[in-house]
Amino acid sequence: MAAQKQAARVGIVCGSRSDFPIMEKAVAMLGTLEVPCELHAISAHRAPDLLFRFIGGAEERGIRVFIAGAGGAAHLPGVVASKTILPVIGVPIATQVNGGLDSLLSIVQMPKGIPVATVAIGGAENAALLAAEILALGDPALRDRLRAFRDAQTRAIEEDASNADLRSTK
Ligand code: RP5
Repeated sequence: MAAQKQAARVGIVCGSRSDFPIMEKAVAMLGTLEVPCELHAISAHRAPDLLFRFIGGAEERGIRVFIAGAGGAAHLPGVVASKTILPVIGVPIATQVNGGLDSLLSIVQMPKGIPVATVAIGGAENAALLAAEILALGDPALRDRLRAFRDAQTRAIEEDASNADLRSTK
């Protein structure tokens, strides 16, 4: 019997395919944590109707958190948040303007009433980790995988050759 594809729990959307190299880091991190996700390039200003269809059907498809990446005016995360009460995490994409400060300010400065949690410029991995932490509130197995990820991350630093002389110190 063919393995059944698991329903996506995180909906990842970005304004352009040119954002994929960054947003695919979120896909990879969620893969490591065994959290199914879907990735779409849907511009909020070039294809708003398609974006609204994507958001409108998301909850029914199993999506519980959105990650939205955008560069420049970067209105996409705010627009997504305006159409859902699922949590939205914004990823500012670097541009030619001061390395993406325009994207960061556009996303982080959401006016009150519609929140977007914002990570660092290009911070797609942290967006994925935050999405997983939100899902882990109701998923003990995912909580264990997150804890294991943290432990492995710490161990890799402790075992790094540059820290060899610190191993026997208290
Ligand atoms: C935004 O404009 C996208 O999120 C992207 O970061 C930026 C540039 O888009 P393209 O001109 O590469 O399509 O909408």
